[in-house]
Amino acid sequence: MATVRIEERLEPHAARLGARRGVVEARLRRRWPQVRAALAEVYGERGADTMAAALVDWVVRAVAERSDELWELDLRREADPGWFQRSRNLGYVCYVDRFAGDLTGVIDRLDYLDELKVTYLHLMPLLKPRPGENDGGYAVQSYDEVDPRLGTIADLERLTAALRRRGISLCTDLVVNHTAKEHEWAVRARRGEPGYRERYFFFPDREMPDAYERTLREVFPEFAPGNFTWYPDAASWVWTTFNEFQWDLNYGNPVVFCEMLAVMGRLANRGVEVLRLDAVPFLWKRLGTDCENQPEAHALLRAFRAMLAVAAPATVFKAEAIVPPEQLVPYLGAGDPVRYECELAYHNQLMVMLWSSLATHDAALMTHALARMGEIPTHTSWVTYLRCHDDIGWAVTDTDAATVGWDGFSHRRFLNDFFSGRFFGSYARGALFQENEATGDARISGSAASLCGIEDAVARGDEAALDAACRRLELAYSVVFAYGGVPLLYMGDELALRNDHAYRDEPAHAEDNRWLHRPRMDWDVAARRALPGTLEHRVFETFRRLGAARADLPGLDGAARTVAHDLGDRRLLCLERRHPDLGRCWVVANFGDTEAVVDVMALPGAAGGAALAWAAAGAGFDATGALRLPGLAYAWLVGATVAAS
Ligand code: OTU
Repeated sequence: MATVRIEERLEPHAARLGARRGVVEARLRRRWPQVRAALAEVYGERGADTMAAALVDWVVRAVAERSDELWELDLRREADPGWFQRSRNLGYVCYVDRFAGDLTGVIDRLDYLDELKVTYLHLMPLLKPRPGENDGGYAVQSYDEVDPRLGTIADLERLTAALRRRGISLCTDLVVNHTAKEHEWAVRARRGEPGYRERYFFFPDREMPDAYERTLREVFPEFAPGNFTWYPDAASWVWTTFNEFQWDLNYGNPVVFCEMLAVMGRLANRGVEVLRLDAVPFLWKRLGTDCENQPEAHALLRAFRAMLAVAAPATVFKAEAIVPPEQLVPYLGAGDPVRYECELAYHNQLMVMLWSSLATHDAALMTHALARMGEIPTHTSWVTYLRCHDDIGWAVTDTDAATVGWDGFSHRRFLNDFFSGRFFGSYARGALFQENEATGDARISGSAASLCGIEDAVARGDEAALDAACRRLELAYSVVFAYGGVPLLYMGDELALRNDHAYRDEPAHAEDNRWLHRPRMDWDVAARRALPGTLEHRVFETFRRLGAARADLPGLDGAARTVAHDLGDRRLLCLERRHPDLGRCWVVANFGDTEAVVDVMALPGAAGGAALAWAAAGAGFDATGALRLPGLAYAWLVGATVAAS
């Protein structure tokens, strides 16, 4: 078929686009080949061409509705596409209601975020969820309404405007894989309305569900076993990967793609700058596979990405794909050839390895696992984190474990025992999540402070243990802040908030112990951050200083390569950061509980010398020029040549 000169399709819309037309034309000319190739992979050549007219109409509408302020932001970001990679960026993650009551309350709390120099605010799901149990908001009933408990669309727009004035980008969740069963499409599908059933997966009997189940895993084996649910009124099995009330969308239907794209455009035009795309590995189903990370799931993301780059290029995509490293890096477009997919993705592997290293006083497994991870394109970055609202799943492969002399299964079991506090002498106070009796697998819930030993030390009134626990928290976060990308501070960690057991009293939460680490902000406790001598003051200051030190070190930019080196001491993690223009930095972290001495000149790339940029208390160079790292201490170093500039 002859190639459609896509930009010519804008002709009839010239008046609507006005002065924006030339730029939109240029973007379309650049992005359409990406869109078309991606859509052709999913819907075939003819399918892709059939969608072209509707997609151009969408671009026109989205651009025409975009405010001048956001249009201007688009142009600035196109001029500086690495804006989110700067070392001054710092993310903060919280639930609107638990942090500040509602969206207007968040506006009132922005000074608090400024104290930490936050530039990126991830507000947990805020669109209208189904009533009752809603998986923390991941069961969306309407993508065009805000959860009425939190406010309105107008409040959301007021908030994004207030954030923009302070240079803070808003990130929100977009649940692309499923809707609530109460979403209008699902309700109509259930009634059997034509045009709606095809948006989900309905099966009249067990034949196909059984065939799929043979190779599927279970995400929530305890509270949502199986991947299909029977609805007698519809006489059908419906695909429900997560909970029964979350119905998987069928992206084999181009209508679903176009509708979700429209949702993205509307959120972007309301001022959302980062879309956290939930559960993206599950977007495409293929019989005989685990129905995760299928090539079509990637193609869909590329098509979404390129379309939004035409209508709202200020937006960034963040992939939520909690999958093994080999399957993860392609979400950032890594591969041959490099592609344009999501700009950000959660670095689940780093998170898991930090906990593993803390528990074992040994960074060998982390060094090995990070070193063998594929490189990511320089226009992309990780979001690095120590805790989030979810449980910790022990993504440690048997092969990686064996390389450092451990047995994978025993190590994963040890981590569960250790962090649930069952292991003798453990300082951690977490809880097991979704124990799978058949496989022996389990995951861990609990706040960073409780998993680091702060809860235990406070309860026992043990000052020395509390000091060690605080050092653990700082050590882990020092790697999160230096690794590269956008570091996320999970609400409460900056004040060492401990596990919250109150969830057991709320019927919609009682069965899900992930609520242990989703506490309500206690502003009285937060006020103690100003009182020297308190735990809150100590921890809050640690984070303020760590953030300031990071902002002062441009070489930590997300575009700098991150390379993990083995220094021959299993206690040590050494990361080298290499940027073509901003020079070299290193982070050396001692997970052991005894002092380590490092010959800095022997650090890879440090022959020209390295200076201390930031370090834990007690760490630094001695008179002989050796770097001394007490147990649980770290140092950030900067290459001498750049330090001078
Ligand atoms: C996400 O997590 C959310 O973070 C969870 O809070 C939701 O319950 C879930 O989606 C459903 O919307 O399995 O254990 O590879 O692992 O999407 C967490 C991605 C999860 C999945 C991930 C999912």
